Amino acid sequence: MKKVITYGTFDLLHWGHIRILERAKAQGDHLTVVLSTDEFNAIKHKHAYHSYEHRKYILESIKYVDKVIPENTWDQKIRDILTENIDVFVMGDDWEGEFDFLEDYCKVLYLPRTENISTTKIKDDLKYV
Ligand code: C2G
Repeated sequence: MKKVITYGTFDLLHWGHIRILERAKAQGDHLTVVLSTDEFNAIKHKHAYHSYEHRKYILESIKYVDKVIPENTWDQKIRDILTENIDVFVMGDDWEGEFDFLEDYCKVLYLPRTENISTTKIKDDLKYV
C-alpha cells in the first residue's frame, strides 16, 4: 500500500483544499492528513475559525482522506513519515523547497496551489458583505 501524507490547517474548507487532497490521494492508496492543532496554529500565527476537533471531523468526511492526526510542532515530519510508513509527502507549491530535507525518507512533491481562493480571501470578502 502506497501511503501519502500532507499537512495543513484546512480552516473554512474550500475547493483549493479539496483539490490538494484529491491530487495527494492520487499519488497512492492511503492519505494521512496531519492537521495543525489550535495551539500549533498560534505558533504559525494563524487563528482558525473552526476548532481542531471540528476541522478534523470535516476532513474525516472527505472521501480522499483516510486518516487525520495532529500537527503539534514544525519538526515532527520525519517522525511522522517513519511511524506512518509514508512513501510520498505532498504540499502545495507555496511551500516549494521548504521540505526538501524529507527526500532522505520519502518522495517529496509540491503541487500547484489553486488560484483565486484561500481562507484569508474568504474572510476578507465576507467582511464587506
Ligand atoms: N492550498 C492549495 N490551494 C489553495 C489553498 C491552499 O493548494 N488555494 C494547499 C496549501 O498549499 C497546503 C494545503 O492546501 O498544502 C493546506 O493549506 P493551509 O491549511 O493554509 O496549510 P498551511 O498553513 O500552509 O500549513 O507544516 C506545514 C503547515 O502545517 C502547512
